[in-house]
Amino acid sequence: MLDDMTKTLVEESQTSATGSTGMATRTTCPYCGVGCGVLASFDDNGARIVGDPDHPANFGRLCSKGSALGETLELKGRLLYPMERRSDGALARISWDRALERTAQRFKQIISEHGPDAVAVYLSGQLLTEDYYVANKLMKGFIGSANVDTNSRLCMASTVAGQKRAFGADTVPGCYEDLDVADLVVLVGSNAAWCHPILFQRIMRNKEERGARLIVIDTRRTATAEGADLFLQIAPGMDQALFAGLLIYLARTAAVDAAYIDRFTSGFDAAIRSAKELTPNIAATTALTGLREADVGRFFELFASTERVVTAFSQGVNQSAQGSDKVNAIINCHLATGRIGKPGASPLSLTGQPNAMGGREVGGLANSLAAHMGFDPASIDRVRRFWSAPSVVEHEGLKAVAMFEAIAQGKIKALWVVGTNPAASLPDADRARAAMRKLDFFVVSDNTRSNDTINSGAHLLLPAQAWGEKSGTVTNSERRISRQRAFLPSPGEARPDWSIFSAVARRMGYAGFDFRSAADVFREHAGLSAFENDDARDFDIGALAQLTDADYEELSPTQWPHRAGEAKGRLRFFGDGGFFTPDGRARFVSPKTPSMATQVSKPFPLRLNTGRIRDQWHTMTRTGASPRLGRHLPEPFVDINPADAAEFGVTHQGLARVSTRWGECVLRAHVTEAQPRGHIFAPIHWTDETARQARIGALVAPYVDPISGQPEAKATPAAIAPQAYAREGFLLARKPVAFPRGEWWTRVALAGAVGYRIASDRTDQEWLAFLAEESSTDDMVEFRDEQTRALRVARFDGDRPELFLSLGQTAQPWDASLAIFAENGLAGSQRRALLSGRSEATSDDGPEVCVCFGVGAKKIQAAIQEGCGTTNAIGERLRAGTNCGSCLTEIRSMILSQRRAGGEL
Ligand SMILES: Nc1nc2c(c(=O)[nH]1)N[C@H]1C(S)=C(S)[C@@H](COP(=O)(O)OP(=O)(O)OC[C@H]3O[C@@H](n4cnc5c(=O)[nH]c(N)nc54)[C@H](O)[C@@H]3O)O[C@H]1N2
Ligand SMILES: Nc1nc2c(c(=O)[nH]1)N[C@H]1C(S)=C(S)[C@@H](COP(=O)(O)OP(=O)(O)OC[C@H]3O[C@@H](n4cnc5c(=O)[nH]c(N)nc54)[C@H](O)[C@@H]3O)O[C@H]1N2
Ligand code: SF4
Ligand SMILES: [Mo]
Repeated sequence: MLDDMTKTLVEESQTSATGSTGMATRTTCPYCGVGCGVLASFDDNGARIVGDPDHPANFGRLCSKGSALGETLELKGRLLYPMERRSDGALARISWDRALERTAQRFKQIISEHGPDAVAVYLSGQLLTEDYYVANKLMKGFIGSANVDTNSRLCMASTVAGQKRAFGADTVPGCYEDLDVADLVVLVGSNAAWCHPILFQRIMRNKEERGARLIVIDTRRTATAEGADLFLQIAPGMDQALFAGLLIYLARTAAVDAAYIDRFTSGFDAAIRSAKELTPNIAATTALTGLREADVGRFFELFASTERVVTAFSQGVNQSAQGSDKVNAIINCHLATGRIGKPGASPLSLTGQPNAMGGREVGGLANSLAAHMGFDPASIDRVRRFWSAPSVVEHEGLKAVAMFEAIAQGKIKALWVVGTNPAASLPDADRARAAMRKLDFFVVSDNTRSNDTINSGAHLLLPAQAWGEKSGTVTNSERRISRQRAFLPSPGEARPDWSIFSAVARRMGYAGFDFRSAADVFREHAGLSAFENDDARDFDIGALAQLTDADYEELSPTQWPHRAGEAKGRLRFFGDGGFFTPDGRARFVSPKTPSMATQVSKPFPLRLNTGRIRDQWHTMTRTGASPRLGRHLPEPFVDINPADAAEFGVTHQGLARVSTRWGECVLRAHVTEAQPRGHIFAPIHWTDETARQARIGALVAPYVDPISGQPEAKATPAAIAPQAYAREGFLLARKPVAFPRGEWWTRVALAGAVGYRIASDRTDQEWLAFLAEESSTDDMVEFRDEQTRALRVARFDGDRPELFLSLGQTAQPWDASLAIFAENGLAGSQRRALLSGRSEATSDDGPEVCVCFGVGAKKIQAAIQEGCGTTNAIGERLRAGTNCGSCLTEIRSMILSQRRAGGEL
């Protein structure tokens, strides 16, 4: 049974969602930290997602992931009811009442037996600020433990540490507009073209329209580097040496702003002294960074001579054992030139997740208390009074990697994971996984019924509302708070995360969790930010503390700080000092001598770099459902330099086994000059849900930056070797199949089917037996060829293909098979089409225009002649152009040229 409060709430969110049908709901993209505004509405084809022209992050534009959001909304695979693991290991549906009671009781019991630090909550930068606020209040104010950390530890922690050291607070000084008006943009450890695409577009527009220059500093040549005026392919872990060298150069060439240094900063001389030890001159910088002297010189010169320079940085900086030092080395150069918080001149951290910033604001990290306050006695007392909290924790908690280590050691006995997939995303993920299996009580709040974390022995699953259903706020990379609004009905019994935390808190007997709406939570959060603030703390949104429910509903994007009495938020910080250190001065922080957490060795001679691809989001729980997004890079892969490939016997498009001290994966090798010698790169997106042996987190060393606790995810010593299988091919199925051990497979999202790319040592007989087991009928056709070792089998359910396997040297073209598989009425001779890879309908059909549905030019031309005069009409008749849309321009021009030929135009 739902308690009353939640009932109202679920009803409320349902009416508000259905109420929006027909007109567009203004909301925010749930993916990256750019935080683009979107308009969501419905038409006959389902949800329609377009960019919000009025949102200041994107002005109407969306990247491929944002545009494909409509394809990720289906309820297949969704967790819709609370579920409990039975003694036989299966999950069974239970009531909310039982789920909440069990969570509250088990937490209380473990706390009473082992103390508050025996429980932990692991959160996510993909939660809304309201969710985060309630979780943090429950843990740090009432349970009395700071063992609440977040996946932002793996993401932004080094930036937080660096900014706190330099500014006295976790303040982002600049804003997006700076990227439009800078004359030089330096991107460090950022593949913005793929990871912050809309910001990258803004930079490129600035380049085109204003002639701004772009310098990219990365260990490999990325899509971002392709757009740069100067690309510096730096040795891993050496960014702080490069920026220490730059600091020396700036001082030497009198490019520093002595007045700014003098008035607003401290520690400059010490920073120069230590930078001199590290990189006394360009030659020393060159030696450490592995760069060409001329390139270093050009970078230094451009930086020194350009007043308006933005240095934007991301995970190549943060995810390092020296991440905090890298951040400070960058900030040092901006402080020294006074280029901070001025139009077009600032350091700018590009946050990863949509609400990594919001999480930092509420105190979602184990080393901050709440509302950008730390664990000093005054803050502890202030928060205690504001919350009327009985047991405000007085010390920092365990940071993510240490938290999972404490779980492994049995010190933490209960864990609540919310909105993140640590079994895949933590370093040394196999160890994290084994640790979770040992928990006395393990609860997961998620949208999905199955992920690697849930499948690591979770005892209880709590269904959370997903994007489109939930409502609240997020903060993007430029401190801009935007609303996420529901536009879909809340499915099953899913609830907002904040209400789940509140309900558990109430059942644990705590007062102060009677929130009736997200707006209620937000007002309290805003109130705390302003409480006894008096401009002493950067994070202050006091102006929003009194919003009515209607104001909150209408809230338009606003930047913090937005103090009470001010008409709007603030664009920039620190242009004229005003730092949050005790003396109000910024600190120069001297970077230590760079040293990697790990060394390459004979058994592990390469460095494994990990990161992202354009069209997938993290562990693919959402983007993995989109056929369109699956087409860009459908398989887990490893990039390797041709010379390394030759040395280790790896071939382009062959499979390769990548191993480290911690684990191993089997990945498709992409041999490419973009990858420097000595380094390989693999994406982070595949998990045990979507592939066998491609969960890259299992390979990553668990070493962290000593200050931020952020793991060095981009430089694990690794080995690579070819991995041979007897044959490769693919399987198309109507529903997911369970492969036996030993098979390499990876799942590809398809419309109306599930696709698997496979590599296999199994014999024809074994495959036939497997397919028979997976099939519901005996109706099949089969083709075998000893010479090419080809095996093709199609099994039918009536006239509908149910399974289709193609293995061997002449495996069919995937797209053509897919088009035939997608047809429902395959009778008689057409059945053989699957085996030959050519349906009668598509044979001799001219060049393939629509690759999604295998529709050729001749067929489209025939349809136009028969009267299909629009791309929609073609789509209705042939399906061409109705999937990814890449061929629409071509179809349109075919229509136009026929109309021209017919004298119509
Ligand atoms: N498509 C897509 N976009 C995303 C995400 C996604 O999953 N998919 N996730 C979002 C999230 S949460 C985040 S955190 C961001 C991350 O955004 P980015 O940080 O841009 O992405 P990454 O691919 O993790 O890493 C960036 C680059 O750092 C480089 N690098 C590695 N080591 C070093 C080094 O020592 N020095 C330097 N200078 N560079 C180095 C890598 O080669 C890589 O190209 O992306 C966000 N946007
Ligand atoms: N090797 C390596 N490891 C990395 C990185 C790397 O570059 N290299 N990057 C790190 C970084 S920067 C990040 S941000 C992490 C990301 O890693 P994760 O956070 O582990 O990845 P996601 O796939 O985003 O997991 C989100 C989960 O939350 C669920 N979810 C989504 N929305 C909601 C919601 O509103 N409520 C609830 N309760 N659940 C929800 C989804 O279904 C999914 O299961 O990975 C980190 N790990
Ligand atoms: S740039 Fe980021 S926020 Fe904008 S549409 Fe793409 S993924 Fe969404
Ligand atoms: Mo991230």
